[in-house]
Amino acid sequence: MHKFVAAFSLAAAALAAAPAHAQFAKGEDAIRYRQSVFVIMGAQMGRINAQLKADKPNVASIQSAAAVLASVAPLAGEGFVPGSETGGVPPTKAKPELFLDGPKVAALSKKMNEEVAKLNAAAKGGDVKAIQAAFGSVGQSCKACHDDYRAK
Ligand code: ASC
Repeated sequence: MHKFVAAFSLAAAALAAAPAHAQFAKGEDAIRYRQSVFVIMGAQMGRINAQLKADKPNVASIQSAAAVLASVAPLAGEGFVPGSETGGVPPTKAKPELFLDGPKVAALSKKMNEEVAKLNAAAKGGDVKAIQAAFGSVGQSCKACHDDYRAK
């Protein structure tokens, strides 16, 4: 029993000490990961946008898209790890500065996730005007990062 506890504690300590990017064997794996997250996010934004432009927005569809967005958005940042500055298929559009401006990028990421959470809450509330406003704020938070850190 003591042996088991000791082994478990060691394993837990090793896990805690492992760097965040240990989940990626190669830089290009991290690039594919974050690109995948952005593809999903873009598709959900597109779904919501289509409904907001419709004569009678389908609120259930918006709710579904907002929930997916809220569940995947927190994953995007995980892919920006050391060793993933260049490469990828398609090639990463992340500018080199993204990997140097830690606190600024973290603030943009935090803001985006906050706006996505607000959009999800607004979607659950079902008020289309409120959803529209929150959707605009999410778009702004996407754009803020793209403006500074995504190559054309
Ligand atoms: C989207 C999407 C983006 C952002 C950006 C906001 O729906 O796919 O990349 O919003 O266009 O300006």
